[in-house]
Amino acid sequence: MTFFAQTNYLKLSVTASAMLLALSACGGGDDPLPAVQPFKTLANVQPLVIAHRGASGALPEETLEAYARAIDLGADVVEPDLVSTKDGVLIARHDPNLDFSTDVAKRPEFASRKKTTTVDGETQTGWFASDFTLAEIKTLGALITDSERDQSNNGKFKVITFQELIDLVKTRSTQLGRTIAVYPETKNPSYHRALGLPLEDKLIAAITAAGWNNKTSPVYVQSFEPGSLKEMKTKGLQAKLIQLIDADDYDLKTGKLTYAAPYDRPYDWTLSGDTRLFSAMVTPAGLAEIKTYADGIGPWKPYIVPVKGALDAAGNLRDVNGDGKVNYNDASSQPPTTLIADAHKAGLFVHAYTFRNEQRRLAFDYNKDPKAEYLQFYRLGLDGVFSDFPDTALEARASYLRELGR
Ligand SMILES: [Ca+2]
Repeated sequence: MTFFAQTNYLKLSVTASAMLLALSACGGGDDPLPAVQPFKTLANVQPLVIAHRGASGALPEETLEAYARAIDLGADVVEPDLVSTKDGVLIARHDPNLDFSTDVAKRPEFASRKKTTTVDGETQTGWFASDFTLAEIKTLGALITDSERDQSNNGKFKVITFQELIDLVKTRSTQLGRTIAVYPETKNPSYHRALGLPLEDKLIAAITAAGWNNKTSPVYVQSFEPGSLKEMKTKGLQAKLIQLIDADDYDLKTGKLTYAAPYDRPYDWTLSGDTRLFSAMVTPAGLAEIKTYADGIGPWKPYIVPVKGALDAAGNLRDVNGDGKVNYNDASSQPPTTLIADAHKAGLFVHAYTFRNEQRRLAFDYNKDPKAEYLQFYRLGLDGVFSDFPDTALEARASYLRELGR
């Protein structure tokens, strides 16, 4: 019996324990209680369900409505991306370019602010948050960013500040009697620093003002740029820090990740001339380096379970699902890497992104069932999932808990 199972046995009352012993002594009843299995997570607790940009599968992302929905569905954590307005306010948006997730393009009063600029070396045309005050941004309507999802709420909800999200989380935690955590990301931190609108000091101030500047507070701070995390740590941020690990794409023929700018390496590495790729972060040496400044890693899913297509005799990718197209849904999941075990060995927890329900985003062998994907990752000992559909992640977690006899 494992230590963990013993602990659970000890929690049972003496009477119940005696009954269990009696049952097992006489061969058990018709429906014996299953043995409680240990979790494989770093902290021996159930994996976290992190609502990625709120319940973003259902509602326009990063709005109060999307976060409230995620909390109502039971998510443990809500995740915002942070960018800065012209007047230095942290707002919840995935991109500095407001054209990606708001109706700014339809507002004639802002037409003159359309411009072309670079974000992390990538040329973009649009309307940028750093050219708008918070008051101006508050006049915009948020859009769902995925054309396959429900468009009926487009334009109805506002862009919110990070402070508004903190307030929501605190209010709802009190109402529900459970602690809901927040998981802010410093988005394009070098870009913001170059604009004179650095994110880090403002984020530390907000977390401190919330009374959350300690390791056990319900706050996880994430970034793709190590420099941003290191700066916040140096400046006294004590909340949990997570190094995100990206790649550009996967080559379905080889099952390998591919690296191309701006998703080849953290942009602060590009600026400083560090030529390593994100892949350097998942080696034992890379993980040990991350452990010097962070508590966990947030890798893209295929770093844990690679996917690979099937090839025909001529070496071309096959249309496995027979829909006339060759894409991700024709690929199958491959044997897992050792990343979770390696990270745990280094003392780092692992939160992987991004889990989504749409069939085209699921490997073929999950059989159109997103819960099958979650279950595979939970069984591997993943510490948390970033999900656009927290309800599905929670259903799968409930199945997983039953498997463990919990
Ligand atoms: Ca196909």
